[in-house]
Amino acid sequence: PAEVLTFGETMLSLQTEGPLTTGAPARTAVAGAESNVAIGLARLGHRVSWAGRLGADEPARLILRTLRGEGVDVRHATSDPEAPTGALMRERLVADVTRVHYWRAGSAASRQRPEHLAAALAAGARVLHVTGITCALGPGPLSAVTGAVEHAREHGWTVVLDVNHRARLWSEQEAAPVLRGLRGSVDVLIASDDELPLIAGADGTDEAARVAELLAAGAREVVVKRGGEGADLYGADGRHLHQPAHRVPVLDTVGAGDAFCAGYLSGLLDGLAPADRLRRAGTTGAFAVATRGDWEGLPHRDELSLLDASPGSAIR
Ligand code: KDG
Repeated sequence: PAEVLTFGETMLSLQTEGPLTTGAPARTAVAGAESNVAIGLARLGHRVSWAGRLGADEPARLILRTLRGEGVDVRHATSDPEAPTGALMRERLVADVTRVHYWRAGSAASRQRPEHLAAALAAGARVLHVTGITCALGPGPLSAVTGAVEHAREHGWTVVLDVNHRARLWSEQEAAPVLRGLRGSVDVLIASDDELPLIAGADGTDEAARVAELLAAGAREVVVKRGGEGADLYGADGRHLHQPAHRVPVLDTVGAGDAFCAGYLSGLLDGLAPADRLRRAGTTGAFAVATRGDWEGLPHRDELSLLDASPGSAIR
């Protein structure tokens, strides 16, 4: 069986070199937070299964071919003959400002329901990874998340939720009650510092109180991402660790959170001590920001120490 089961919407990604309105050329790629995590884990040598729902179309072929090529198990991915694979566009407006457009309403992934995951869940895993993005896609995907979380808990898997708020998909007012409803079933909660208020605390509450609330609700660990400021890990055992960020040239921050999550999960699966898994997460996150693409630059296991090389060095 897989070590990690994940699912969510993976899309065709079009990345333009200028404004769409002037007919800028675009390249095609594959995007999706959960499949980014799956690729990150597979590159680190873990057995990971991605069980999302795709259309029966060319983008689906690209996605499956890419995930298979990266060593992600897609045998439990499902296909919807009546709905398209979703798409997004990253429209580059000026050097490092991009605008995101989504074409995902009515997509195959937005029609995912709990029964589509039956085989994936029956196959078993150690960790279930889900994100708030899937919860935002509609009632079917949300019930797929809650059903999978319930199954994972009943079977003693570790449940990992990455909040991953996407304001283009739902408002904070819509997201908060849904995410707060899930937190009692989550073992490891991952959020960026600005996402924490969505899932815990009232207005004006500070971070420590929000984290305490999550730990009291049943989380074993709360991991707070701070981008260039590093990350913090809070444990139900009272532990609090801070990991500064690697200093790397920033080329493209998209996918950094997913890379961080993959590194953290990898550390968890390897049984690393808390400080070491936080360090691995920082390393994989740094790879994502120092390379272009959502997942293309993620490290293989034997490359994890590359960032320790002095800047400008050539490896011969
Ligand atoms: O986390 C990176 C994602 O934003 C990207 O791959 C696309 O899943 C995606 C989304 O919903 O924006």
